[in-house]
Amino acid sequence: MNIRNSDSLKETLKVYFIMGSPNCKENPARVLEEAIEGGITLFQFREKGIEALTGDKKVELAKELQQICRKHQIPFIVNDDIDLAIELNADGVHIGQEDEPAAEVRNKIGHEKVIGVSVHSYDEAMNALEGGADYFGIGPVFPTKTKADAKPSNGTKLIEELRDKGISIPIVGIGGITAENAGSVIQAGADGVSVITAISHADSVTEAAKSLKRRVFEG
Ligand code: 3NM
Repeated sequence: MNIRNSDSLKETLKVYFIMGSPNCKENPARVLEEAIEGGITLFQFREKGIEALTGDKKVELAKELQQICRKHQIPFIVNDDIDLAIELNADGVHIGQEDEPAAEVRNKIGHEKVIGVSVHSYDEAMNALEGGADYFGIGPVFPTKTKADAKPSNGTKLIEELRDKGISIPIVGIGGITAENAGSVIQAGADGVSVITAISHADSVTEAAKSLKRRVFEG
């Protein structure tokens, strides 16, 4: 199955878990296993923030988490680090506005890999679309403490605007999303939700993933 196909990607993006070691209270491999047990549909390796691993240690952790994803047939996407994504033959990359333009990333990673782009305005969205983005990450929908340089939260306004304008590309909301507020993000027109702490910091990672999934499917 082609992972980039828009309809199948919309399914794959539904319960999109992002993390790296700084986001975990316990062993990241264990957190990922538990999240998969709870029903996440996609994983993004994002090794950023205080005490983030670098160099060989980062690569080692990425490989370990990728193996877990492979075992369970969960697509594995790398945040920002295009070289790492290529080295690992990851299923795709997620880039921000500070990173290389999507078109350049496409040239590097080829046509079989997913490219997700964070967008904050209609113009950024159009540029990303022209550059060959497969999906948009839009946020922060709600206030978040997880990303130090996150912009002020903007609710679901841009998601609604893009849908009103007939843009049908897969979209995920991000930032401060929990099981309690996930339904409003789906109702605004997103296909899925991306979360870090709602899953990674939960007392029960498995239960948190399960209840998030339930809300996303209820809409
Ligand atoms: N990107 P949590 S907000 C990684 O707005 C990230 O683009 C954001 O973490 C953006 O689910 C964010 O814990 C942090 O709020 C999401």
